[in-house]
Amino acid sequence: MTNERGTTMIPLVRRAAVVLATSAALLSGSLVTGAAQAAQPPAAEPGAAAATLRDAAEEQGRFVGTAVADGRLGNGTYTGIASREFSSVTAENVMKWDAIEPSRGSFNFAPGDRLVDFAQAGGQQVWGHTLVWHSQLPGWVANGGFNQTQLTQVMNNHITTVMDHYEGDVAYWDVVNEAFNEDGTLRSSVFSDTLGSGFIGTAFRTARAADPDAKLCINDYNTEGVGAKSNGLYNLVSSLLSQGVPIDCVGFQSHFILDQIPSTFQTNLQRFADLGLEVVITELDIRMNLPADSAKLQRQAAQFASVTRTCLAVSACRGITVWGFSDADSWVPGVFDGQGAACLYDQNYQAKPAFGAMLTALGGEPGGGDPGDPDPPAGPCQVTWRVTSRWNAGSVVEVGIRTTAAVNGWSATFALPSGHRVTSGWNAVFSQSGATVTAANAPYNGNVGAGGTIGFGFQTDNGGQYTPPTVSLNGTACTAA
Ligand code: G2I
Repeated sequence: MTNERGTTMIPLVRRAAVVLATSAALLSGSLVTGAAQAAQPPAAEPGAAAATLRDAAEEQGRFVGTAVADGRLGNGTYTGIASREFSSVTAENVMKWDAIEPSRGSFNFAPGDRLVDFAQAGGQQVWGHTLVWHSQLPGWVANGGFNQTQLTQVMNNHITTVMDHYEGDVAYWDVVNEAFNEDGTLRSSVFSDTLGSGFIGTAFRTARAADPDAKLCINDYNTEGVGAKSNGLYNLVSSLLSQGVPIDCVGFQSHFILDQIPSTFQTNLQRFADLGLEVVITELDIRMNLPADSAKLQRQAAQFASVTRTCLAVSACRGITVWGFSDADSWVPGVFDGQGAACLYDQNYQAKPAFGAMLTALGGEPGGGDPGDPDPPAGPCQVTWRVTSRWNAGSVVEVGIRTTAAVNGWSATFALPSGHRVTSGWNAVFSQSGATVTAANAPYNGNVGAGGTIGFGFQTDNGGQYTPPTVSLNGTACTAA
């Protein structure tokens, strides 16, 4: 069974994430077979603290996601972090109505497909954002002068066509986004003005029919604490559920201001969870007045940790997505004058205190469970080599290579013990000749800035013990980090 993209539809968790060499020359006599099996990076080895957000979140049975900007998919530093740290990606803009159906009946799926391909290569879930929203709505819808029948048809056609296209590829959809005013009443929009409050139920029913397996969410901001707006949302969701409208989850965007996390966040999440719904933190960031200083960054770290603990305390809170992971890409400075520094990484993609705090709150440990390690030695490149799982007939290895200088295209080589074969991998194109494995950049992660980290992983056919080999980057041996 295939969807409109021609993707074979298998459940997302079992979707293969394999980038394999296809060149006959690369494969000569030493085929790295493309067994398209679970190449999703698994959780850390039992007993060892997870060193990445995604491993730590997975151990908690949750996902950790990020919004992804289409324009950054060619930046290796960006994609390296996005793949290594996050198990879910949300389209920051490319699946919005103005991007995907800019004129009536004319759909542009290419950028959204790019995101899905990226996610599948990294074993990540895709969160679709968003189907029905008053903003980023093309003029032909917002000012089209459609009557009730026509607008219903326009809305349903949009939902159905987009969800059909991504059926099996998108796990969750924000079906309706930001439908409320601050006082809890329904926001005026072309949808509510023309269709009345019933547009929400219609949108969800249409969405369920389009992709019965996708989780369907209603998403909003300033609904994190108990208050007028979240009460309005709660009342509407309760009433829709009692009418049999298929809603699965509520997204709490969580665009917070430093020192202003609502104290009723957990209570609020829990009351929605008690309706039988999943709850998700969908767009987390914590902005501050610029310039940032170390005191503010420490408070921000504590608040990222506290939000993380809030989600973990509610069993129906399935995951946390940050709205971009780096201050270099955040929407905040462009919208709030004089504010920013809202993300886990700084402008140079270096982890901020917030990163370590969130990782620790998830039960992980910065540096992979060995806080006593000395600073990484200097040199052209430093390698972390982690066997993240091992069983009788296979191992999964995650490799990180920090490069001191920028690289434009990379190739990493290392030897496996005799007889060990790479069977599948992610975030690189693999080939193997005898014991020597070559992992070359995938089309989307070749450019890595100075100080950036290349991340890839692979599975072998052998569960025997082995010590980390010497890894060379573009022909130069790296040191162990
Ligand atoms: O505003 C923050 C978020 C609030 N919740 C819904 C999200 O969808 C929203 O995301 C932001 C994106 O982060 C921005 O990147 O939504 C904005 C638009 O409402 C996005 O900004 C837009 C710019 O305003 C446009 O000028 C630009 O063409 O991004 C567009 C694509 O780059």
